[in-house]
Amino acid sequence: MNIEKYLDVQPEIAAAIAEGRPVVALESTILSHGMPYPENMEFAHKAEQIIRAEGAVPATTAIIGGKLKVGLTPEELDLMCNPVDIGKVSRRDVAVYLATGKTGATTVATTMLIAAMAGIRVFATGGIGGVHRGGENTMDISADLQELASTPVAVVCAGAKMILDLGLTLEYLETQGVPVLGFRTDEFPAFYCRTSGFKLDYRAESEEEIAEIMKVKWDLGLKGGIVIGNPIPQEYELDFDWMNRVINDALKKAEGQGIRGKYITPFVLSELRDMTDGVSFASNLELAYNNIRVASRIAKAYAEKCK
Ligand code: PSU
Ligand code: MN
Repeated sequence: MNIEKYLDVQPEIAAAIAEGRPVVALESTILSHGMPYPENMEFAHKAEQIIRAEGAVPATTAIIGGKLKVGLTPEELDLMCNPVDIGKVSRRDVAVYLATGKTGATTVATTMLIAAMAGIRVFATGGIGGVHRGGENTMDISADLQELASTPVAVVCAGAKMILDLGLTLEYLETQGVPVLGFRTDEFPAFYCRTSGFKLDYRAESEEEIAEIMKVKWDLGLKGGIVIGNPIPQEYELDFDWMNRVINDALKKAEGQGIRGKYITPFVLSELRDMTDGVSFASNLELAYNNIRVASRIAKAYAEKCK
């Protein structure tokens, strides 16, 4: 393996990793394809601020100039927010993007992959990808789930995006041996909503408890990641039935326009934002900030354990 040739870790992050200090990885697809410009810029900067305020170091990932970037300069962060000619890069696309020098935004799957290469164990996002509704026929299953099966990173999320089939997503994770922990909840969160009706087997009350589970899993050499379902704060929660209706309409529109595969998620998120007059977007921001805060605390607890 010749990873160093392709991996570009910012010095501040490299030092933190080497010294065992807490680092939190962030993805760039949520910026380039999940949010409009310029709101995504404000989000990107605030996300990094939250992590620093919690005493951890932010590490936003992207593929730029033939390198896997761990940590972006302000200019690179702005580049990712202005998504002209920026691809949505999953595991299958990584080698092509590196070899051809194309600029790519990293999904949950690719961010996990790059974080693990750099030695980062904690990553915060909005919601992971999963099995799409109707996935039993279309076989549209996010590569995020397969990455969770093999790459050792703990992903803090507000569950899977509500536009998915949450039941099938949980079944898939079970088959792949991925632990799903509810952070102070008994249910898998449904992105915009605190509850989904899908009960989880494990509930953790503290960041320390989660860090202990991470340590045991990886001490044992069990491959793969961990999903931490962190519900959206109550004050930003949206009505489940209302959102479900709006999502169904957005999915129908996507189908009508022949939108498929990796274009579905960005299309539907943007439709939802319009259909709810920005309400869904405001919730999306808040659940992501909440995940970033909790991820920072988990990273701190994990760093403490590994001393
Ligand atoms: N969470 C969000 N917004 C997003 C995503 C997650 O709040 O845009 C992105 C992540 O990058 C995730 C991707 O990996 O959506 C899933 O896409 P797909 O369903 O095509 O696998
Ligand atoms: Mn997909």
